[in-house]
Amino acid sequence: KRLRVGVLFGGKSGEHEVSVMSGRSMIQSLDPCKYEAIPIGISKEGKFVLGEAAQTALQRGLVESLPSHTVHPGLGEEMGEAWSHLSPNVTPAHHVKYTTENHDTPKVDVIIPVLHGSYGEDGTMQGMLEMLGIPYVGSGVLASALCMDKIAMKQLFSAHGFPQVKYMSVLRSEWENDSQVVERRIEETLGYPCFVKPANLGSSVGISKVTERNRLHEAMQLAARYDRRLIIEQGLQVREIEIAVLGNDNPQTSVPGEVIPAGEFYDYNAKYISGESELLIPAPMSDAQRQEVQEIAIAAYRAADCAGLARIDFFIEKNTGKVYLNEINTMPGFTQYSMYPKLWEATGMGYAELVDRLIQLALERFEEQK
Ligand code: ADP
Ligand code: MG
Ligand code: MG
Ligand code: K
Repeated sequence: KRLRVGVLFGGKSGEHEVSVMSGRSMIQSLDPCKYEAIPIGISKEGKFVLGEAAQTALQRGLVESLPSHTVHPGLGEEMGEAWSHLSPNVTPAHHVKYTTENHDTPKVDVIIPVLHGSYGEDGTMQGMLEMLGIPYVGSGVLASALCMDKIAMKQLFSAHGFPQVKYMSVLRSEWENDSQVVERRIEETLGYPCFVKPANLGSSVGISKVTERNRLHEAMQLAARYDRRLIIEQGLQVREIEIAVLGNDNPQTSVPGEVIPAGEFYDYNAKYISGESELLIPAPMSDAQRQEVQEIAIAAYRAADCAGLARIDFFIEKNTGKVYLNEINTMPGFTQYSMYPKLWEATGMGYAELVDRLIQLALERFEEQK
């Protein structure tokens, strides 16, 4: 019997389009002899889109809510209906309608939530899947939420003594109440250049590099548009090293890779638009640096209680060669061209085998939790 694999893509975050591309690559890689792929789109409004409409969304690169739908963000009636198609544990609200129309709709055996950012990578979707009792690929609620929040993540890293850049955190309300005091604090603690970021995001959305005082205000305003918690970091001259981790209790690392961003830093444009950023795999680095990165990656993965997969990103300071841990991404980009699958390819595991392995790990984790 073929395993029914639901692939969740799109979603309510600024990384919607990237997620659709990752979803498409994943679905294409699933061996039809072993798996039945069930595409499940989520529109930017948070609506679930199944069947034909999901196929169309994959082709168009965007999940759109059908005009006939009303929008119910959160656990609305329509979302409950969508899940009733997918999980044996959910009874549809309008079961009369469903017994006739969708009686033999297949349920899913496992879900791959290829969602990035808020309401996908941050533990909310993972919590819903836990409640529905559906095995899913990747980290659980705790690790997902921890690694999405840059402040909580860095506090965890310091508790473990991992090397990281100097940072401070500010609430939006503090900033709004007395921006001058906050600016002074930033200058005294960190100075320039510094990076201003919303705490809970990814894909560099809302992040600015600030090199002088009269740019700080707009950077803070921008970050404050995205989150009520902000993080400001000392800006270093760095090389950017990324490494892929795979596994549950016994995680393995890939070879490290390097990103050479097009532009001043690896911003949204350099990541997805310009097409001019380069990936160097493997990253040219000393044996000692490679070993340090691999050891910290495994230790950080364990510290956050990650599962399935994560891409762990480092900085190497250009002048000193010193290694800093930057962040853990629990659901990294997963197109054929993305760093995560490319790193495994260079380590000897192709894309389809990697997806196979992730599904196995999801099922193993689910069994262990029972
Ligand atoms: P995201 O989760 O959005 O990827 P990051 O914290 O990784 O956020 O920051 C995005 C990019 O900004 C990094 O890849 C790097 O190019 C640059 N950057 C972030 N923080 C620093 C820093 N402290 N020093 C130098 N560059 C940084
Ligand atoms: Mg990130
Ligand atoms: Mg990053
Ligand atoms: K992250």
